[in-house]
Amino acid sequence: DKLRLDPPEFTVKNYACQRRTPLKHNNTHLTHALELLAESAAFGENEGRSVAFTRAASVLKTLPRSVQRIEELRGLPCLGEHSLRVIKEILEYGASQEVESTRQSEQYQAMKALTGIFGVGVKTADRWYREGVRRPSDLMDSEQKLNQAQQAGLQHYKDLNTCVSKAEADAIGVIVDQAVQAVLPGAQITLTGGFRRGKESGHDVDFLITHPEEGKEEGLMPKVVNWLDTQGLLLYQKTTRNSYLESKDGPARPPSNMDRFERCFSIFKLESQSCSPPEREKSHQWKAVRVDLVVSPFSQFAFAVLGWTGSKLFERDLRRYAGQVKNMSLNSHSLFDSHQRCFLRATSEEEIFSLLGLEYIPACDRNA
Ligand code: DGT
Ligand code: MG
Repeated sequence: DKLRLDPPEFTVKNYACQRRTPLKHNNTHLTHALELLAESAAFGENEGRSVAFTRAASVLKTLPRSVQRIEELRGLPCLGEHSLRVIKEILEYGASQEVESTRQSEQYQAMKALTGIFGVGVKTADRWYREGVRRPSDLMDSEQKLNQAQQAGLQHYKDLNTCVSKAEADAIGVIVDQAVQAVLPGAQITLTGGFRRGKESGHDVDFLITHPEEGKEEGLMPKVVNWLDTQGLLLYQKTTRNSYLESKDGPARPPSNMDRFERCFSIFKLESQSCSPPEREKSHQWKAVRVDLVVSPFSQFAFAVLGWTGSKLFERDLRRYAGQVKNMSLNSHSLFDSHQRCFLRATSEEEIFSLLGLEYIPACDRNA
């Protein structure tokens, strides 16, 4: 009972966008376990459960030191009964039975391997699993119909499941900039996603493209893609017009210029960077790398950068905070104030945080 009277060891704000989450933290043994349970829940299409475990892990990432005893977590938000039980078990016994049995399970391993194929989501992987598919190689000589993305995903499976390094991301940045300048001088590219948050490796490379003169960016994506393709730099690409109008979390009435947002999911053929000649001979001389390109009108650029920098949980909480606390609606295009019934303009991320009444969190501290 004396314990209960002590002040809490740590204080952590409720929403991920209200706190700093650096890349490196002190509780990886706990967060990896909780994130595995989150992943497994996602494989079971239980999003609520998956987000709950992700949130619990995220809270532990913000703590200034490693947790030793479960009592230290008293008063922290987002730590449900289940997460606490798992954490307690790991603190006491070094591992959690539930986590270890999940990790070893045939279903988890198969779902992990199958969703690791570019173009394969949880629904498809689950259907294949129920039909007896366990590994990507099972698909090679099966009757399963694969779309073009999945065929490319299977073909480049090994490369696409090898982390992209920052050096590789930068090399791709040089190429994308070349392409963009060739078709529209003065256009600007920005590295977003995990690399903008300071990650040293990632599963893909994300770029945002814009031009300071509003309207110049129109029709840019097909030209960029065509330039890259002509140079033989693309192994796969699919350009989609902005799906914003159909998206479920957009505001009621987006401005009419929204449908200009375009996105290209691609696989780059990246010539090997630093391999010495003997090393090159052992394997092929290029690597398949997933690259996402997004074109944004200049007026929406700040929202687009904020929306594409992540992390996914940080984005989710930004939108949730905007809605629940400020009665506003935020997405990668705009901020709508439901009370004033108007869109709020912003030309920088700092301004958007300020409009939301939030302390500015730099990209390197958005690793929630
Ligand atoms: P990674 O690539 O696994 O190392 O980690 P991230 O954080 O780069 O994750 P990624 O590439 O899946 O996505 C980058 C960010 O872009 C993510 O935090 C949220 C945002 N994002 C991803 N897909 C979409 C989308 O379809 N629409 C919007 N608005 N944002 C997206
Ligand atoms: Mg990424």
